[in-house]
Amino acid sequence: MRRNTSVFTIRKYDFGSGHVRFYTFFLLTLKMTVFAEMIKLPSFKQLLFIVFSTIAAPAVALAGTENTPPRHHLILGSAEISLNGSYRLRAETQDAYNIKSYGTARTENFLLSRLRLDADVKIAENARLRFQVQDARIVGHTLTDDDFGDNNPFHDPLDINQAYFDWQPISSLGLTLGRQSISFRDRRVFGPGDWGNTGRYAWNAARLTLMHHGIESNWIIGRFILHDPGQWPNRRAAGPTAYACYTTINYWPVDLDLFYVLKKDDRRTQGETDIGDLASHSMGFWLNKSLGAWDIGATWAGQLGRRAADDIRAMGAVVSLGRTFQVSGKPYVQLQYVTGSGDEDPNDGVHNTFDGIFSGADTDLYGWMNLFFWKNLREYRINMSLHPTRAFNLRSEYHYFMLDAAQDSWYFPGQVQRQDKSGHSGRELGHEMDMIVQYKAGKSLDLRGGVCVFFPGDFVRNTGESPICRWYFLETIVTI
Ligand SMILES: [Ca+2]
Ligand SMILES: [Ca+2]
Ligand SMILES: [Ca+2]
Repeated sequence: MRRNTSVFTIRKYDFGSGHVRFYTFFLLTLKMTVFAEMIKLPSFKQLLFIVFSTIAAPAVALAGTENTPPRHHLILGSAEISLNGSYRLRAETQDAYNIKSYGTARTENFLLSRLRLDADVKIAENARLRFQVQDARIVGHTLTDDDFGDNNPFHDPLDINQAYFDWQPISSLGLTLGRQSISFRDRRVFGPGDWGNTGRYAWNAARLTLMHHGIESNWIIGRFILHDPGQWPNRRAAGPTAYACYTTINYWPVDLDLFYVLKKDDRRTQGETDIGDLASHSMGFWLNKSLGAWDIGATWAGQLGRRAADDIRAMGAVVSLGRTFQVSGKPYVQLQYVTGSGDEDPNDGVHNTFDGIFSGADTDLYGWMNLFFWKNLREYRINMSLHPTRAFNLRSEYHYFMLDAAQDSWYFPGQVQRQDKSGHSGRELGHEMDMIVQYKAGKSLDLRGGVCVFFPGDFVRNTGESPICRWYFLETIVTI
């Protein structure tokens, strides 16, 4: 088995040296253990190891944080100011892939840091200003700023991530203007993508909210911003522009949301045969219902419009069925199916590739390893979670990924990976297994770690290099 056994190297890093030492130790131990076992499938031993490592971690990390209050208030004239923030450190080992490519034939060891400081200024009973600055850094990765252009997923030093005015002139009407985060429900229509170090989506937007008898309707126009390390403050993207209405109805026995999103871009989008404007209309619903120990959920989105000279006809859907067992640890099991349509004919003037709207891909969405996105995809999955104590959450997932159309591409959240236009390489992308442990070590300290493996299927094997990929991470979040 090809393996890079190099020790996780830390280059110049200005803060958190205790954490850095701890992560170095953790990753080295984790790698040694996993390699020694030559584990092909996640095993009970592996699970035990993660649990043990995470139990040991709080004693190291808790020192000096246990008495930190989570939020700080001060009064300045007539304004009431709330200050808080978070500092997140995450060490990752990615074997045989990275954020841009599958089959890299190398192991990436890197450390991500993200500091966020928030100020909420209440200037009147019904009006406030909200600011968030963010400092996102990375050390140890072989990809550099030059590999990402003007939107960097890892690196964007101290910049303004949110700055907006929030006003509620009457109880049924709200207005939010400025740089803001937008996210609803299952994060598949608008997701913040907060797992990414710089955060995928922050918006320069205007948002009007109407509230009436359990119905909340959000009317949005805006563009997301680019996390550019060479730019201060960050600019909004040159496109696309989003026009959206997202309505939440907490009125009937079932929770129901209805949405419409227009994605408009005049930057010359590539169609099947020519280049032109994009106007994509996504409309659909999200619903959720609990029935005793059971819960069901669904998301559906239809997509119509024009993409250069092509008609858009695409569809995305998610259905899930879950059950909580009323025994010790409250085990929860969920079956889920996710699909985003693909295009079977690249020359018929009809674009059938679903485009994922503004879905985040963070954490559990489309697998933890982020090898897939809501685009030409079929995902069959089983999620299991367990709460051995109130502070512990163990989660394991199995995913079976397929292309929806064999002739269309395999899509990462960011870019296209491979395509066989003949369709002769099959649909099977592969299997992903994820094991995640979360531990709330104190009021101000959260820990999360994971071991994930991807086994390639026929399509991947038939189209080039097809290594097994592994991913390990350990994350600490300190709230201040
Ligand atoms: Ca910047
Ligand atoms: Ca087509
Ligand atoms: Ca994901």
